[in-house]
Amino acid sequence: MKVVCSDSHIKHFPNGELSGGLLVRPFECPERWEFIVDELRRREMSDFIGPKPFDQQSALAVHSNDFVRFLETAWSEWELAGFEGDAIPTVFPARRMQQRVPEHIDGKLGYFAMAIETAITKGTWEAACSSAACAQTAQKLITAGEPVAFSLCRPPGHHAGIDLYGGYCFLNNAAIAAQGFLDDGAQRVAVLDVDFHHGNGTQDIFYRRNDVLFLSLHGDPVHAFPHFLGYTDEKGADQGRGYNFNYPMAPGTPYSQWYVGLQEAFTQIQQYKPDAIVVSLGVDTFKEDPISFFKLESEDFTHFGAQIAKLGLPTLFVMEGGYAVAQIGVNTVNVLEGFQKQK
Ligand code: SP5
Ligand code: ZN
Repeated sequence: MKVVCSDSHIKHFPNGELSGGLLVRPFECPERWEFIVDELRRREMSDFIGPKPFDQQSALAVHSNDFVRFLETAWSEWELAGFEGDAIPTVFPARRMQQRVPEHIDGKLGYFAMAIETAITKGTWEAACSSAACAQTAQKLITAGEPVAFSLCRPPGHHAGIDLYGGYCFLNNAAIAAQGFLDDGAQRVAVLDVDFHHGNGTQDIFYRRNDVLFLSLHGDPVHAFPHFLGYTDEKGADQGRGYNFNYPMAPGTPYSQWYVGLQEAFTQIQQYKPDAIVVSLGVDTFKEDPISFFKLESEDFTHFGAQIAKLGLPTLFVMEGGYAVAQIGVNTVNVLEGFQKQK
């Protein structure tokens, strides 16, 4: 399987993540990428390709210009303000506070953030661009006739909305790829998000559109990050009404139960008849994930990959989350191998 990835991911690695009131080593760490690459090599699935240069113009079809400019300049503005640590917001436009973009970087960070565990560092923009470039390059491979590809994105993307970053995400790699398919001639694209967390950013981006069907299986936001989006009654708006599907699930959900949601999502996908599918692939549904509460076993990921293959669609896997670092390689490559063997 063609795997698009870039060493530049290493440029993003904040000193800390605020978790449970402590500044801990970020769960979203460079070893995640390394363990996946190692496992791909070990199983001889290592058809690695580097990304083509990031096409920023096409990313602007899913993100606002203000937001992309903010991401690009945030670190230099932070440094210019004389701050020494990683850039983390401290103040937010909460209810009834005027929604204008302030000039000071402290105000801008809060304006564009949806969560504060995600720090911006000197190399964050470069890493985010290379991550999105991987998704773009993989999409082009599929448009050119490749039946499947894996974009090993780091940092991940599915929490990044039209003009929001957070949840370890800056640019929405999966949304950028979905948009790429459309720009290159596809009529309809499905984005199936199986990361443990709701793909609030992808939902945000396509909520009013019917050319992208969005479906997300995730921990019930009543109990799980991102808490403020991902409920079943979010069905899309305007032209996009009926093209957004959320499947929130309870703490302790095993594969047998998760699979019921997957089947429902498949029914919608088959009805929609997309020209391609983008799978936002997080493996934080694993039973040993340190920040999540589903109970999937390593073998379940193989079975899941085979089910995706049965849809018979051009398939782009885009890496999202997964924080049981020692098993992230096995779980991720299980999905890809399950897909491959079913073909
Ligand atoms: C891409 C992705 O998977 N992003 C996830 C971002 C989650 N960020 C905050 C999660 C807070 C979880 N708190 C539980 C801590 C248990 N020790
Ligand atoms: Zn996640």
